[in-house]
Amino acid sequence: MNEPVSTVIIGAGFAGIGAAIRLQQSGIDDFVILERADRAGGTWRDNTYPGAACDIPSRLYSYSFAPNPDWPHTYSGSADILAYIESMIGAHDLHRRIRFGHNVSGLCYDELAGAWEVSLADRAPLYARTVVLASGPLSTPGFPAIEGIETYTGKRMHSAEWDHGYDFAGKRIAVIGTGASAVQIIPELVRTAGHVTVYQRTPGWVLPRLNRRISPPMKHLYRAVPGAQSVARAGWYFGHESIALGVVWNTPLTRLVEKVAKAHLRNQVRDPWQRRQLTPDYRAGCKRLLMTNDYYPALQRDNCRLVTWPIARICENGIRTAEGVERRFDAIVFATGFEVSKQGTPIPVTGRRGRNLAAEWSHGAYAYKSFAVSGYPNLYFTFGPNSGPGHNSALVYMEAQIDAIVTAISLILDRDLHSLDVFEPAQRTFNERLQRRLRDTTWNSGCRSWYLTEDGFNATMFPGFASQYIAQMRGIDFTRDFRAIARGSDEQKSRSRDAGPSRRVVPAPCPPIPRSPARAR
Ligand code: N01
Repeated sequence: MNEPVSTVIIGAGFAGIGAAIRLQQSGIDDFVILERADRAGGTWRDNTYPGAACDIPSRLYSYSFAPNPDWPHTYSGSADILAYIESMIGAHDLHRRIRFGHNVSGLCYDELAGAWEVSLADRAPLYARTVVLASGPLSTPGFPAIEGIETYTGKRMHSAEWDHGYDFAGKRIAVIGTGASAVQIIPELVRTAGHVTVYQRTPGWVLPRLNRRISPPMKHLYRAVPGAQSVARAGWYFGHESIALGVVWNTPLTRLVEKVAKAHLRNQVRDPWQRRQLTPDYRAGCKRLLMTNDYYPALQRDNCRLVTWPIARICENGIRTAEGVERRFDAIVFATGFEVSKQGTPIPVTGRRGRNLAAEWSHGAYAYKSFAVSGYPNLYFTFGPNSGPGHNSALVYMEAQIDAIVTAISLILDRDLHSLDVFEPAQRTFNERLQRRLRDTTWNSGCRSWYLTEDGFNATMFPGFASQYIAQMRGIDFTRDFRAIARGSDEQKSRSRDAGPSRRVVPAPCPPIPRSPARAR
């Protein structure tokens, strides 16, 4: 085995870069970042569709340890967010740490060494004492299981794989999906395409959004007085926290959110029948809220049509709906979301004694406080199970995860631990309580969303305020809830004896890793 590095970070998106910065700031320098693509940025590198932007204000959709005085707008577009990620890489000299074109195809724990074997597609494996799996839940485009999809002969485009070379001018375009990506794409498409047909399966709750250009004097203020950015961020943070009361739980405030959305719909859509088609029949917050002023006006343009009949099949030249109407299109845009691992794992992960994480998660993923799983020592997750926000910035949650991960890695390295593994009872107690709390949330109130498995298990969202999530991550008791085994200790020696002549305490050596570059990062 090659000498293991202290840490391998998988993925050079927001989470991987944030973890790298915090590791470096805590004095840990011996790490590499493995990135399957040839550029950093994760979801913001991939989602370049026209109109791609973040519907959380940039002051909050950024790291508190890397404030940016130069955000051009309240809500920034994908190019500005990607530039922010790249500026962090430059400022912290992380280029030398990133290995592009390194597609991780599997992880296997070596009990004897207390290290992870990191398999790479078409390359020799790496070894690491600790691993941060920062590949992100929204990294693999998801195409719907619609009959005939493979028979379509026109142009097929997924929102996360935009073909900027395709000329939409004068073309007949279909958009499947009306989620967060679609409502940003459609207003841009109707400007250029000849005609746009939007296939809606479920309408979303749409709230207005006030986006403003940040003036040069404001930018100057943010640059000159760093505290001004913290104050602005705190304002946005607590504003979003208050929304949780109406979005996470079904309360009288949920009715208020729905009233605001219905007023927005009434103000923007003239036709009562179309208003009815666009009115959701589930509680606000159950699916992700949509924030836009441009979507409803786009749907009412002469060159746009909303179709609410279910899609029966995709044909050679277009789409046929359940009432038998077939429409022909030059291109179909799939704004149908991502393959999210709520069950199984994005890559095969083999833990202690040959444990298989995908099998253990086959009915839904779970972890201890979203960042570690018992039986898989020294391995940490960003955006792990039940770490998603419904009302606040994902980066607030990510920052709390990263701090917990850096604490765990520092413990392992500073105390020269062989392994740090969460106790299973601590994990079980945590999850029983978490799932009880999830029962009362809007996400489990009866709608289809990417937050839930087919069986309705919620492995995605955190049932509470961001402040509670931060407290949860800050309150991790590594002494009580984790088994720490020192290198050279009697316990490690007895585990190594168990290993016998083979290097690993597994029934068989690490299994061959199936090659699935599309899903692996
Ligand atoms: O994907 P989605 P997305 N037939 O899964 C429809 C983040 N994001 O890419 O609602 C017909 O939300 C599906 O219909 P239904 C954000 O976290 C953030 O838009 O399931 N339709 C739905 O309308 C978001 O949650 C920003 O009935 C089918 C759509 O496809 C996540 O990314 C911006 C179908 C999928 O919506 C994913 O958003 C954009 C079928 N067979 C995205 N299958 C920010 O601003 C699926 N659909 C931060």
